[in-house]
Amino acid sequence: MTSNGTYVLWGSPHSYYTGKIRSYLIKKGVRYREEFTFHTQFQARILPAVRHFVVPILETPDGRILQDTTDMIEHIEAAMPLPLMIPDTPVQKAVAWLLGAFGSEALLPPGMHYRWSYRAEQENFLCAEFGRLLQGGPDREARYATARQTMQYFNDFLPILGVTPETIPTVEAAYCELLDALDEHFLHVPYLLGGRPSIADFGLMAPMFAHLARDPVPATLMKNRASNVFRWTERMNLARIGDGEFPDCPETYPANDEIPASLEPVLRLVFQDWGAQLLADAQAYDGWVASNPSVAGGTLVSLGGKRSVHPSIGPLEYQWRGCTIRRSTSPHGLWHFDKAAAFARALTGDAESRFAALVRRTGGEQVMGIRLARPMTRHDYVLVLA
Ligand SMILES: N[C@@H](CCC(=O)N[C@@H](CS)C(=O)NCC(=O)O)C(=O)O
Repeated sequence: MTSNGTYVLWGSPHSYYTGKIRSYLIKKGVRYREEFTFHTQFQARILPAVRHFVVPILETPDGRILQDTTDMIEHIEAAMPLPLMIPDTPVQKAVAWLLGAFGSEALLPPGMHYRWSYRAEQENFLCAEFGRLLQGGPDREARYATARQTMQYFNDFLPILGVTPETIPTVEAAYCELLDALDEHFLHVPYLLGGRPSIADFGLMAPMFAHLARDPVPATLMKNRASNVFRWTERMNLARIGDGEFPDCPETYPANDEIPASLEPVLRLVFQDWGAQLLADAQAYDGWVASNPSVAGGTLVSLGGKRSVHPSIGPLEYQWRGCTIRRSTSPHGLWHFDKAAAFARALTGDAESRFAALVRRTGGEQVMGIRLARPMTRHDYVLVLA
């Protein structure tokens, strides 16, 4: 399937995480072609290797099959550090990882909410998009029929993510505040960390592209309320790093390991809105670890040992913005946060002080104090105890 150094991205235009890895491949200058899952090769070779349905999957030219977009990015970065997509100065690197984790994991509730709570207003679009991935050929009705079966599965994610009639006003209000903060930021610089895209931007493209910038209802909201965020989603899918809108902005991260001032309001929302869930998830995970003390490394972090894209270890309840959130635990989000936080914990000297001051100014001290009872890792396409 792969030849001439070309990667194969098994993904789709309407897929959350495909939006993240596609923009990375484009900005990195990696040659790839995108294939959809109805292709016979997906059933014949890819699914048997990964053993649960998921997109995106990346096939490397030397025949490796990678799943999880962060694993894909780390694999390519290790082989090809340039052009730089992860800052190499300490505070910028820690912030980039943190925002990349937040983007990848924390905005599933608004992403799924704006797709499924407004299903009636965008049903044809969703049928067409799910059909595009799942069913080849020109038979529109066959595409829609196949699409509807899978759409119900994803529609049912809303309560798992804590999105209910009681919480929807808060989910929408928090998302709009984030849009406003990002919209202001993208008036100043083209990317989260200044003049160059980074894993922070790729992570944020997960929710912000396929769902929130592309589905008709949230796309209209984003375009009308935060046009600079919409423009950033376009920019993120262009190979060029610079942008005519910012002729004087060098194609680099800011000098002296600085963080753009306009990013601080965004970070404040990250700590406030993801923090409540992370603290509750960490407590639930530590309890789970404590009640399974002799479990071997390599054990699935998942109820009943089930292979799952978004595993859970039970229900979760916590307070957020005056709302009681009842949802499933998200150990994968915790894994991602902890992976990012490890860069912050490794800081020393002046970088440690500068990062600590930033965290203090943006209200993140309690969240950055999270220490998991036992580390997790990814192995064989799933999340396991280290
Ligand atoms: N952590 C994974 C998440 C992948 C993911 O959630 N993919 C979605 C589509 S964008 C999926 O296939 N979900 C299937 C499921 O949840 O069962 C990554 O970063 O690649």
